[in-house]
Amino acid sequence: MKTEAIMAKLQAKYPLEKEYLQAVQEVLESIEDVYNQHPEFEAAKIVERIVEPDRIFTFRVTWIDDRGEVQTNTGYRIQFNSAIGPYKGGLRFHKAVTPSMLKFLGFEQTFKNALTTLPMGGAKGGSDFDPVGKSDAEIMRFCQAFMLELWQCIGPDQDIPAGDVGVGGREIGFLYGMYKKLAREYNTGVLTGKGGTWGGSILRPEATGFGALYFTQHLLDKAGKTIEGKKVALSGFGNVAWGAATKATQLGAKVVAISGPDGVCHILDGITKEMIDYMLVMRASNRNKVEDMAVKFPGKAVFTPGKKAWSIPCDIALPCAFQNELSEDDAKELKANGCWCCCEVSNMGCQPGAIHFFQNNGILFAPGKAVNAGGVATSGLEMTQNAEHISWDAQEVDDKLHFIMKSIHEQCVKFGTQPDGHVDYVKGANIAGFMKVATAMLEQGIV
Ligand code: 2IT
Repeated sequence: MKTEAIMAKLQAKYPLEKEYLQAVQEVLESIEDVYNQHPEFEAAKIVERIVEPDRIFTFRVTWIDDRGEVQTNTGYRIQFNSAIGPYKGGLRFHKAVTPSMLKFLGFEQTFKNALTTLPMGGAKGGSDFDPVGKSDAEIMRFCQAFMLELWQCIGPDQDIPAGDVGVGGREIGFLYGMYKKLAREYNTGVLTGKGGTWGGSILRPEATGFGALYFTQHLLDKAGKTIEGKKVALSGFGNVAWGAATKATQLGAKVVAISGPDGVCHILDGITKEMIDYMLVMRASNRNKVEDMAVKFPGKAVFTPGKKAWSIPCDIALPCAFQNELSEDDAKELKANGCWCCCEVSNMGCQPGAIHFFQNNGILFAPGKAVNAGGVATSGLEMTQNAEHISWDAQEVDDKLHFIMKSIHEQCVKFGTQPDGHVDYVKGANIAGFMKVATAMLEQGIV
């Protein structure tokens, strides 16, 4: 297998799918050497098969806004790979959603889910619906209209969606309510991220951020460092940033920045419990403005419009917002300001130039599919609880999440340790995930 030849074919076939091509390129570069040591993979054309989704559903979603006007959006579900289990992955509601974005996310999800140790295939879905400025009633009507189409594609043993950007507990509630009416199926297992009284796992809302910090602890430990007292800059203020801010603070770090599309808040003395709670209010408001934090906490949070979190001096950078949010120039600015570690929490949060800059300049770096896998892993734990009709307490879920993040870190070390002894976490995560999915595909024949 030659990465260049496969990429040339994909580029010719999908010339406009930038994010998808970027995600595939990163994985193929990482696995090329290992792949070529396995002629049986080549014979079964595993790479050519693994880069293509199993199937893509595209549907029209029509709903009525608060002014009585008819609105039309496009909905998607991409079932990417089912080699190791039923399709599993989030739904993204964001105005910039395209098939390319969801294909990149579904592709990444396949390897991420393989790392979790749980039997889950990869999927992603969503819509170009823009939640910004929408009322709760509009969100509900959109979710209901979306589910009118989606329900036939999913099921507890088939495809289990969850949240992603723009889809949290509120949206999962509306989606779940409509699914039940349509499917007449009262099994709680069809969606994860549900409310605590109707099948949701305790700690699922926190799990992506908590897991990211547990992974960061293992990475720092391996490098002979600790997190106590370190300054952490994180981007975004949604569910993932909220969980990361909570756990970083609990572990004794000082969160000095959060950000939004409008700019950055420098949090002078480190984020407090009240500020972390306020992040939830900001998310629920659908305003999508981080400036609201500075308005609520004057003198403690200082807002600068148009700037990113990466302009605030820190030890550890945690991108928690959106793909490609951290550029090579941002990486250089971080280093110039003293940053020495970046754990990517968003999916593909760092541009390729930023990753190469980190790796070539001695900055510890780990990719999203390893760092953020605690979210989907806890979704997997929610599925187990649903299937058993029981619920575990916080200690049990947290212990399992700890175990999973430790295992993911070990897999990265196993497959990513280089001849000079340092760990290439990008290679480690990609090779570990790929080997598991590729082996399963091989054993299941040409399908
Ligand atoms: O990117 C992700 O892993 C998620 N949005 C969570 C997916 C899930 O099924 O919990």
